[in-house]
Amino acid sequence: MDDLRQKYLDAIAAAADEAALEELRVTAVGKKGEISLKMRELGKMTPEERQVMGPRLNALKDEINSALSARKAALADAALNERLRAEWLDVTLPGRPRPRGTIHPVSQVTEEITAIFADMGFAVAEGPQIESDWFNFDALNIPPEHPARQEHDTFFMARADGDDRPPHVLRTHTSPVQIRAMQAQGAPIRVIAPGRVYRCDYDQTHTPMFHQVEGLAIDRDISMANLKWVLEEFCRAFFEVDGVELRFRASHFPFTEPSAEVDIRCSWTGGTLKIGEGDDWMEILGSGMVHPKVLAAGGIDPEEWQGFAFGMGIDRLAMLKYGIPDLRAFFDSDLRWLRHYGFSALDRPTLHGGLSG
Ligand code: 2U9
Repeated sequence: MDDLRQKYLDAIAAAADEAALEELRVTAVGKKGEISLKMRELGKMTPEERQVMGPRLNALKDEINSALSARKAALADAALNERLRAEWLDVTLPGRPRPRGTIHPVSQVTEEITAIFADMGFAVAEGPQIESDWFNFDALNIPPEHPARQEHDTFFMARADGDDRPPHVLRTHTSPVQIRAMQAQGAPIRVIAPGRVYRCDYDQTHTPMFHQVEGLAIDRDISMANLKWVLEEFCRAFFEVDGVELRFRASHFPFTEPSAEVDIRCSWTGGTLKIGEGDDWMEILGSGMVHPKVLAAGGIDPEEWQGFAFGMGIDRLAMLKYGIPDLRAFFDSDLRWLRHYGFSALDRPTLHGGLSG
C-alpha cells in the first residue's frame, strides 16, 4: 500500500502537463485503475481484513485525487505566470509620435474645389492619364492637322516596332475624362474632372506635369448665364470674397463655341494680391458652350442637349490663394517647404474653410 502511494504521488509531482495528469488519474483511480481494482478485491476478504483495508484504500484514493487537483492547479498557475511574464506591456510608455507629414497644397486646393462644386451638384469623374489620341484630341474637335495639336506640347508613348497605329499620349488636359463620362452616363450630366495633366514645357511658370480641374454641365436648356453664375459662385467660395467680379473675354478653344476667358478683379499693391478690389484683372480660367461636335463625340445628340464647360489650373489657384511664389517648388518634395506651405491633416476643407478655416 505504501509503495503504491509513493509511486503515484511521485508520478503526479513529476507530471509536466494536464494530459499526463489525466493519464495518471485513469491508471490510478479510473474505473479500471489500479486502486479501483484493489477495492474490488475487498469482496473476497474476510470481514476483519475488509475493516482494515477498506478505509485505507478509500483514504489512499482521496489522497491521490487531491494530489491530482493540487498538481493541476499548480500547472495552471505556472502557465498563467508564464503568460503574464511573456505578454508584459508597459502601458505607461509614451504613445507613438504623430506622423510629421502635411497635406500638399495641391491636394488641399483640389479638396476645396471639389467641395465647392459638389455643393452645386457636380460629381467627380476620373479617367486614365495615358490616353488614345482620339480621346485627347479628335473627340475634342482637334483633328490631326489642327494647330492646337502642336501647341499642346504632347508627350507621346512609344509603340512597338512595326506598329503603325497612332501612339498613345500622356493626356494634355482632363477633357478626355468628360468625353468618357458622357459616353458612360449620357445626358443630363454634371461632373468635374480634377487630375494630373502633362505637357512638354518647363520654365518658371510651367512644369511638365501639372493639375487641372475641368467642369461639364449638359442639360436641355443650359446657357452661358448658368456658366456665369456657377463660376461666380465658385470664385466667391474659393477666394472667400463676397464682392468677386468676373469679366468674360471672348476667346477661342476648339472644344467650345462660343468661348470665353475669365478674368477676376484684383489689386496688386506692395506685391500682395487682393481679390475683388482694385483696377487690375487677372485671368483665372477658360470656358464656353460645349461644341456640338464634342457633344456628338460623347454620344450626346447636340439637337437635343447643350451645356457649358470650363477649365482651370489647380497649381496656379493654390499659388494665388496661399501666396506661394514658385511653382517649381511644388514638385521638389522638400520637407521644409511642405512644413511651411502644407496643411494639417486635421484641417477639413469646408465651404467656409481655406484661409480662415
Ligand atoms: C469637354 C468639353 C469642353 C474645357 C475647357 C478651358 C476652356 C481652358 C485651360 C485653363 C487653364 C487649361 O489649365 S489650363 O491651362 N482650360 O481654358 N477648358 S473650356 O472644355 C471642355 C472639356 C471637356 C467634353
